[in-house]
Amino acid sequence: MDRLQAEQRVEQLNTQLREYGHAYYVLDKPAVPDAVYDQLLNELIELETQYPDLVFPDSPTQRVGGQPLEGFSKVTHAYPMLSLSNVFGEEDLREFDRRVRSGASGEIRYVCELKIDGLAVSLLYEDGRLVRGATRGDGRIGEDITANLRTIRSVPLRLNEPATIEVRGEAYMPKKSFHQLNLDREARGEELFANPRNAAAGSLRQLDPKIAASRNLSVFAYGIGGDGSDLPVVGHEDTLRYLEKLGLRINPEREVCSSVEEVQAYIEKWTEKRNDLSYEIDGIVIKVDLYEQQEELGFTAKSPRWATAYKFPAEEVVTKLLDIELSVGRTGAVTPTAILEPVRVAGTTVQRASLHNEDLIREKDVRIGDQVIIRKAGDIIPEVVASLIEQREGTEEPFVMPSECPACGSELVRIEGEVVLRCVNPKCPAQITEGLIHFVSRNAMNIEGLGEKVVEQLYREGLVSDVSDLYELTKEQLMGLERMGEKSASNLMAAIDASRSNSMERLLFGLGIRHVGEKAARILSEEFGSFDRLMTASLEELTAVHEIGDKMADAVVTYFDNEEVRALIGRLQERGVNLSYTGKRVRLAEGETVFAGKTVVLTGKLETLSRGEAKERIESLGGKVSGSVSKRTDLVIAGEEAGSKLEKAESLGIEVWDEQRFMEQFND
Ligand code: 3B8
Repeated sequence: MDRLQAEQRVEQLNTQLREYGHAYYVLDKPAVPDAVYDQLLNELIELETQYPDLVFPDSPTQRVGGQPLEGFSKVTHAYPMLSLSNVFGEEDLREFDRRVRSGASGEIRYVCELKIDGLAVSLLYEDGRLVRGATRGDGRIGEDITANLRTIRSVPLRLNEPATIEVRGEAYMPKKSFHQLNLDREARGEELFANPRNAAAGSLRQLDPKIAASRNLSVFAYGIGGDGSDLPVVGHEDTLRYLEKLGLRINPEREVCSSVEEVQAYIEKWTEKRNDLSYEIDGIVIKVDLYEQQEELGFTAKSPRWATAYKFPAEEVVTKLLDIELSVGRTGAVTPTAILEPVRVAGTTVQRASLHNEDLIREKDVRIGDQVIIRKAGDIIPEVVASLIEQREGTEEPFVMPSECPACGSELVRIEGEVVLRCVNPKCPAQITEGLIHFVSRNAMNIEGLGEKVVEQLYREGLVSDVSDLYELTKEQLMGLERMGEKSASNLMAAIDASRSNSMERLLFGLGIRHVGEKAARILSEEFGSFDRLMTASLEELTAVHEIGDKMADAVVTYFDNEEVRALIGRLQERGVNLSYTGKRVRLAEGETVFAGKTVVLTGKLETLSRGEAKERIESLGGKVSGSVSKRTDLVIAGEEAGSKLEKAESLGIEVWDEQRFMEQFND
């Protein structure tokens, strides 16, 4: 084949593969068997290897290209990416409808569509080519995630027409892929994603596009940036058809409605059917169809007035309470868990639910054998709401809290002023395993690859009976465990070794001393600098430390005033675990950090960190985190869907940062 022939063939293959890819990934209707696609793709790869100048940026071979990025650059959205206002019930919905009808002229037609529970993205096409993909960010400024979005097969790299258009859509992970991903992560001892949305967001935040490429993400396009005046369209429904024609993936379940009743019927239909979908939805989006009317209605500061999101309520189902199981936590607290006849609710099968504590069981008169109402909202832990007392048959049995620990048989104690019962046997196997799990967890010693299952096995097999034993494990011992290959064992050995050099506060927190949380562990470590000093500190010295109260000081003294504890610390030291503080000091006095001495309020949803983690970081840099906005607030960090606190901050003229600006403070 000469060069000219190659060029023609490459072009032909590109066109063919694009069509087949579109049929497969966008329309969900494969046009040819996979083997045919693969064969053509291989042919293209070969030709491209032979003639590297024939590799076009929108070739199907170019979805996973390039090196990992150093960081994401910022993009300013030409049109702000707003979020939707919410309605929660029929009354709210009617109110929305009234406002729409009084604000816009003419007949109103709504387009109802599913609210995909993912991550909003912007796809910018110039002359039909994908030139940039971005996150919503704070709505004004997002992050450039082009490299990651290019790996998503349903995102066309080239449109069917040379259009210049900004497409808005939702990137998500299908339920099945999410479950598979979590299974894989569990097997590798990695942290699980709480829900598909977090998994999708986590995947698109990776600097290495190969990770996103491996995650089976997809995108539904739901709109455009701008008012459509430069496009051959008059409304939303029109736009969706146009986007479809351009080759974008559009959700097929939308319906046009002209009354609240019709909207309500659509909502009811999907409230019923949402679990049959292969992806998660968290509500229904209702949009005024015609752009002319949208324009009349306009926007508030945060959202369009021509659209709203109906949010699904927490789902409730009835199932049978088979048993009440007791689990013993790290501190010996014995908590009841409901064991249920498996039931599907909010997209997952639930077999266990929280019962909180003994008092609550009695208050709600929950009996074993009862039909009970279970509630679950999104990623929240399911809970037992109530028993259906009228459905009792007489065989149901009231739950009696045992007087002995279910794990070790020693007598349970109710400490004055507490609702929970505790096992106070320091040798209780359940407490020890839970303690080990805590020790290796992310915020403590952070030993990756040591999941709960592995820890339980290590304890059961007698390889580890206290935390210091972790540091004497051999690779051979690890390889003897279930589901542990040579590679995982090596990785785990390396992770254990790396944890030896952790700064003292991780170890201190990991030991699980009563009342000593992460923050106290850090303060104590900063103050005393080493275990040597801390272990010999007196009550007076401890309480003299700012923020260390009597209860905590007492707990620390009591803990170290124990032969066995001292021996344990001695063993840790012998086995090479660092016992001194190596972290950064809070530089309050020098005023070197942005948060020093400032009162900061966190509001809205943060994508990168949990609230707790964000708080930690602010505090570690000398700031104070407060729950409410007042004149004394110095700074507000507003995540997505920030509400009244943000409004109040704005009205008081307080400085507001978005998540990105906040995260930038930690890139040192
Ligand atoms: C305007 C229209 C935000 C959205 C919108 O499936 C706006 O339309 C938006 F300011 O966030 N998650 C959808 C979805 C989300 C939005 C939308 N339509 N189908 C979604």
